[in-house]
Amino acid sequence: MGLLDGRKALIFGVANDHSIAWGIAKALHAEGATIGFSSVEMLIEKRVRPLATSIGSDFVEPCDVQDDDQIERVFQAWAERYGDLDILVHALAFARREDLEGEFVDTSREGFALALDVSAYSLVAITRHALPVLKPGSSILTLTYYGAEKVVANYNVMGVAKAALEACVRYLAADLGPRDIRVNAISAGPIRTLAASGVSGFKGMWSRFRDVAPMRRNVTIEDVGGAALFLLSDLSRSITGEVLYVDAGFSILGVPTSEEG
Ligand code: NAD
Ligand code: 0WE
Repeated sequence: MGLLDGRKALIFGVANDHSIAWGIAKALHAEGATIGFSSVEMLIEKRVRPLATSIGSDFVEPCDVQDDDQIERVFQAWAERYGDLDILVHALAFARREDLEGEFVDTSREGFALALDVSAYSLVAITRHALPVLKPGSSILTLTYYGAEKVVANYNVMGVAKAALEACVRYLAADLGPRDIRVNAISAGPIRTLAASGVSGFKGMWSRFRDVAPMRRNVTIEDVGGAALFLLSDLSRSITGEVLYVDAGFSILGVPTSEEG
């Protein structure tokens, strides 16, 4: 008996086995869910297909979330294959590398539009295209970060995009509540994924996190998977429009200090 026996989930954003989306997929699979994946074309055959196969899934569809036609094709393929959908996971973001260093004031119009399109609007677009197949009782989840609320050095335009994403969660939750469809976000502490690697200063920030966070440890994709399982199952049935922190307590601190001060 699993918490998600008979439930069908579609997960956007697996890049490799370090992805937060993969941590969520493993947690949902362990509770009996049937899972399909959508990722950017380039990653599918080498990275995503083998992971999908390892949990008995062969639904892997390409999609660049900047393209409405590609989003539509994913849901058309889903409808033909499975009919309806219980769980939708949005675990993707993008900004130009040059906009994740230096000063926020230098963000270009194009860089700003790109970051908000991929990282915030895509949740709205995916949700709208999913609506015809989403069942009453279903649940939608996205991933956000503390840089939406407080200034984090170098996070820059992504912080603005995550603030917009969190607002989208609330407006979507209000729209879809009457249909018994929930929308929530998890705000995860820093995790060494592909999207985090190569970001200037990430490594130092990741190791300092462990010294400062109340629980004195870093967050794993399995930690996020557990919280995601809660938000995507009936255990959280009256929770919508929320941001749940999976951050070892970091965000409760007023003045983060380590033993060394
Ligand atoms: P990841 O690199 O494993 O995943 C990011 C995904 O975004 C990749 O699969 C990538 O292909 C996808 N993507 C980028 N542009 C896209 C586009 N145009 N169309 C479709 N897909 C696109 O990294 P991750 O850290 O697992 O990121 C997942 C989510 O978690 C992101 O929203 C990220 O902001 C969020 N998050 C990450 C951390 C962290 O420290 N790693 C912390 C909090 C929140
Ligand atoms: O949301 C993120 C990362 C999102 C991201 C990462 C990249 C790197 C490569 C978006 N776009 C790109 N574009 C690229 O070209 N995180 C929460 C992880 C992260 O990124 C940071 C962080 C943290 C934490 C960037 C600066 C400071 C902290």
